[in-house]
Amino acid sequence: MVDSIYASHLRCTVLDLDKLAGPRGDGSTLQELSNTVLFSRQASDLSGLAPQIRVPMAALKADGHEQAVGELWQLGGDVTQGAAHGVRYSHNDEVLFGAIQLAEAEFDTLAGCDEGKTPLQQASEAAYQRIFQLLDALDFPHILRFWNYLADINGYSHDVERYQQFNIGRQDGFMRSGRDVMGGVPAASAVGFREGPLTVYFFAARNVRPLAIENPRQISAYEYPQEYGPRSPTFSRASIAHWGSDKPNDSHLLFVSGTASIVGHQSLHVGDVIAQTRESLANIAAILQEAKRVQPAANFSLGDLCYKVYVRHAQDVAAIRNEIQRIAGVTTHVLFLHADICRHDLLVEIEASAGYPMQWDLPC
Ligand code: 3EB
Repeated sequence: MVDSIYASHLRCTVLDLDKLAGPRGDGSTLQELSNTVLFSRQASDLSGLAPQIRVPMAALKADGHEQAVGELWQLGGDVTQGAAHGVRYSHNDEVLFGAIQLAEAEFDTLAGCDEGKTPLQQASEAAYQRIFQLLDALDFPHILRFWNYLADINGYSHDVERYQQFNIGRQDGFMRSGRDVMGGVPAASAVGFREGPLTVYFFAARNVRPLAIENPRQISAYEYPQEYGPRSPTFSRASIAHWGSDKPNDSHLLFVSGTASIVGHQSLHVGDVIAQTRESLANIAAILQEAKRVQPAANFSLGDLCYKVYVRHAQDVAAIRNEIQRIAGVTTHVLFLHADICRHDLLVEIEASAGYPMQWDLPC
C-alpha cells in the first residue's frame, strides 16, 4: 500500500471504523492501524486495535448522527516505534508522528497547586515539555503541526477559563523548552470534548524547517490583546514544508491551523453558522494566498484541501457541508467532528491540509 514515493513521506487514509468492527482479517489491518488517530466516544471501538491514540470525540455523519472514524497516517520507508515520558511515537528518517494523553487528576497535587498552577495548566506544560524533550532526544527539531484536545474548554475553574489555563501551560512548556512563542511557531488547533484526558498529537520533521504562515486578515494569535487572556495562544495560521520534487503541489506539505470566523481579533457573525463558515473559508483562502506569496510554488486553492470541521451543534453539519461544497467544490473531502470551539461565541472551526496522498473511505 505504501510503496509509492511521496515527497512529504506521509500518506493518510480516513476510515469508517464501524465498517472495520467485528471479526478482523489476517492482522495486517492491525499493523496498519498502528499510526491511527481514532475519533470515537466509545473505548470499545478499540477492541483488538493498537492505535496510537483515541480522541474521545465523535465524528458526525451528514445527518448529524455519530460515527467512529480513524485517521490512519502511514510513514514511508523504515519505521521505528517507541514511547518515552508518556509520548508514543513512530518515525522514519524524515517525519515523526507522536501523541500524548495526560489525565488532569495526575496533576492535582499540592506542589503544583502551591505554585498557583491548575491541574490543566500543569498537564499542558508537562505535555509540551515531554514532547520537546523527545524531539530533542530523537533529533526532530521542526514541528509541522500540533492538535490539542481538552475537556470542557469553555468552562471555568480556579476563576480562570480552561482554554486560558491551557494557553498558560502550553506557553510555559514552549518557553521552558527554549522554544520561541512568537513568530515561527507551529500550526495548531485546540478544541474541546466533554470529558477525557488532555490529548496532544503532532508531526515533526528532522531536516525540513517549515515556514510559518500568518493571515493578513487576522492579528497573529500570539499577539492577541489581553482581553482574550493573560497569555496568548502559541500557534501560527499555517505551516508549509518543502521536501523538494518536480511536482510543486506534491512536494509542499501544508497544514492550515484551526480557522474560525475571526477578523482582526474579533469573532464575527455570532449566532449565524453559515456566515461563520463562509468567513472561516475566506480566512483559509487568505492563508493560501499568503502561502503562495512567501512560497510561490505552493499554489494551493480551496478545492485542493482536505478539511476537518469542528461543529458545536450536530444539527449544523448538513448546512455547513453544503456551504463548504458550494465554495470549495462538491468533491471536497470534509470530516466533521463534534467539538466545543475555544471561544463560546463560535459555532464552527475549520482546519485543512494538503500535499500528501489521501485515501478517503467515507461516503462524503
Ligand atoms: C483562533 O483563531 C481560533 O489555541 O492552538 C485556532 C487554532 C484557535 C489554534 C490554539 C486556537 C488554536 O483564535 C481558535
